[in-house]
Amino acid sequence: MMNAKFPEKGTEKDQVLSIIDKIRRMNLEYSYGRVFGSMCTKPHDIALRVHGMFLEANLGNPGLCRGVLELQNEIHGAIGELINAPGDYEVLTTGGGTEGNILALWQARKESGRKTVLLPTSAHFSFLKACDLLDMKPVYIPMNEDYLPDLDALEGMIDDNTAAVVGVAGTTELGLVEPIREMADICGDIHLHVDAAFGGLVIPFLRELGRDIPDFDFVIEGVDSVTIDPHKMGFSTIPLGLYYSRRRFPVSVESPYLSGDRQRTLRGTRTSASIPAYWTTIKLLGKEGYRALVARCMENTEYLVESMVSLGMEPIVEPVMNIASFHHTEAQRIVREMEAKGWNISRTVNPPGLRFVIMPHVDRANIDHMREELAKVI
Ligand code: 0PR
Repeated sequence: MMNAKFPEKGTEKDQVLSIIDKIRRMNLEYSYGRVFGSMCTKPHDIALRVHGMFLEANLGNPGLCRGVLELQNEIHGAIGELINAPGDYEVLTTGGGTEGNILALWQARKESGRKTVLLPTSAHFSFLKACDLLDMKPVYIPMNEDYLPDLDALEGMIDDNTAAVVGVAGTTELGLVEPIREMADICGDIHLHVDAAFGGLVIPFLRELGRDIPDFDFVIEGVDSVTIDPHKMGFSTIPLGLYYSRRRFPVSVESPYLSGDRQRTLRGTRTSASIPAYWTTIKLLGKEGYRALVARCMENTEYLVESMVSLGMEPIVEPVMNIASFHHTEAQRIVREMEAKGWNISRTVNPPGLRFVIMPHVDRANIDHMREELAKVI
């Protein structure tokens, strides 16, 4: 509240906690089964417990939490293996996809001295923040009829000012995997950054489940950097993102007051409890557990598609991952009306439609219930 004042005196504990309790009840929690518009989910119960045990952890001052640093290294290695990171890669822990994408453009600008960024129309809005912050110029690559970047257009757009090209593996709106290998061929020496914030922890498991999805990671030589977020489909507590780069990140500063000598991360002091929490999740589930989670999300996504088609809606594309979007010209109104009834669904802009992210907290009963409510407003 804007008119709130710093209290002069302390308030009795029970009174404060009862306010906090009311505030918490205002949340739309994942476990209610009404959240269809989020890329995050309810983490594993044990991970939540572990998170609570490390609230003091701050990797901005790593000497105070050496064990967390060790777990961070193990996570870096484990995810590096999943995305075929080369032997001497660089990896920085971030607060999520936005920070990873900022680091990518920062690296590209610093290394090339250039300022233009070629973005697919699908690119997440975090790139616009990054461009503004770094004084870079975003230029959009047109989309073809499959909602993928037009490769001929890209070829014609690269010039002496191009600092970086971005490709997305798991687009925010449609969950598509862009043709990263073909983009890499066109880019040559220009920095190709892959935003796999969402898809990076879905695609490897989908492929293990036998789905045919094109390469998107460091297995392609022309991929320079990758953003990948455990706090989306990694089932991690928030915040946890990772930025992988083929080369050492070019900016580091001395940090003489702290236990580490230098800092290369954007953030200084940072909550780091999600690191032991995510490590715990990886240990508990293994690849096998993640495959099962991804398989269930895909089955539920297919169930949702059938259910929406029976309402007369047309999928914009056949879902590649657990994101399903449907053509609709009144999406904004529907999202608002569903929100008023206590449901969170989302929408797409390119093209206009309704968007559903079928995360592990969504089951078939939730889909049936949501369909019933949606049918009243479409
Ligand atoms: N890259 C891609 C491909 C993304 O989809 C997102 C987030 C980001 C980067 C940025 O990640 P961070 O938000 O971790 O910085 N996409 C989600 C979206 O815009 C973010 C989100 C998550 C929104 C949870 C709402 C929500 O409840 O849909």
